[in-house]
Amino acid sequence: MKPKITVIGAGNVGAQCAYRLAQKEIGEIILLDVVEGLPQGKALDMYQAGSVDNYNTNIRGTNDYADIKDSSVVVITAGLARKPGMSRDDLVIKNAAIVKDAINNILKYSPHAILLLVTNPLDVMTYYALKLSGFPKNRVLGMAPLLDAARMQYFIAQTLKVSTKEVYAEVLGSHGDSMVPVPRLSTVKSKPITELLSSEQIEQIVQKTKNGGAEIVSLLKTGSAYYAPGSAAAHMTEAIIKDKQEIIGTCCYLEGEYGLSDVCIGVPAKLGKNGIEKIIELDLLAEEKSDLNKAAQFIKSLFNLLTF
Ligand code: TXD
Repeated sequence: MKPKITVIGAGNVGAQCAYRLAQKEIGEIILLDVVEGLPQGKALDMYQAGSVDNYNTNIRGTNDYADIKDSSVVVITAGLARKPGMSRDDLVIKNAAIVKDAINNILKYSPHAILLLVTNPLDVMTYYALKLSGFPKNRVLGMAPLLDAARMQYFIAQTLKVSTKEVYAEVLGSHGDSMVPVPRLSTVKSKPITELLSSEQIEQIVQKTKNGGAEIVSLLKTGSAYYAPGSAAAHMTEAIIKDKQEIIGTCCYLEGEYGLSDVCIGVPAKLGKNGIEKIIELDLLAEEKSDLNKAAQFIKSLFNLLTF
């Protein structure tokens, strides 16, 4: 029997994630949203696209949590994006309520699932989902560092005029202002970019990476990025479903790794059938460590807004 994969939230990111998953033919897909007709309509459209694109994936839209029963992976994309005038605290409180509702239903219908969080603020929501669910730490993870690294790869490739395929970018920390791009560990054909670019060029790449989401928001005006975010969530889901043991930048719960505890933050991790199979500890320089520590402190400063 094919595994069942649920995507909660049929908005921009959820739909792109479900569409990429459908193309990968790795399981049956349930797309769930509170808006009546929205997940059903999008699922039907995606199912029909299979005839053109040559994939055959059973994909169903629903408003009923009973349909997520026995999912192997649940991707949570439901939630608001920050709108002009909305404070960060406001976003935490509103999205926490949405995530709480999702977790209560997951506990009821899919208590053995692996949870992949996408909802912002990502690191805080991953922590909240972990604590609310009571799931082991390997089964609750967040998508963002993969997206942030993809953006950095793009900026490096543009600057050096090489294919993005030749570029590896290392991004740690929080998804947001306290992101920690690490140029020293970012390479083009194994050569660190610190040997290929000036410090001004590198600083520009770092700033553009940190600003990557905001740049797209300011262009779109109504909403935030979704092609790369949805694809990144689908890629991580595939690594889990196919037990790929692939090392991917992931928001993980730390218990001493990198000198940090009781926080979910972006670090490289090996993903496989158990979710997070292993957290990879990189040797960081003092300044990089200090930046990661600052990111952790910032994430923790938002925990007092969460209610359990
Ligand atoms: O890197 C990352 N982690 C991110 C995170 C990259 C991009 C977007 N990121 C965040 O994902 C963004 O800040 C939001 O918090 C979420 C979803 O973004 P998206 O762009 O998909 O937002 P939409 O298009 O508004 O879709 C949200 C959907 C919408 O259809 C709502 O009806 C639905 O969520 N929604 C719910 N579904 C189920 N259950 C509940 N309670 C619910 N509430 C809203």
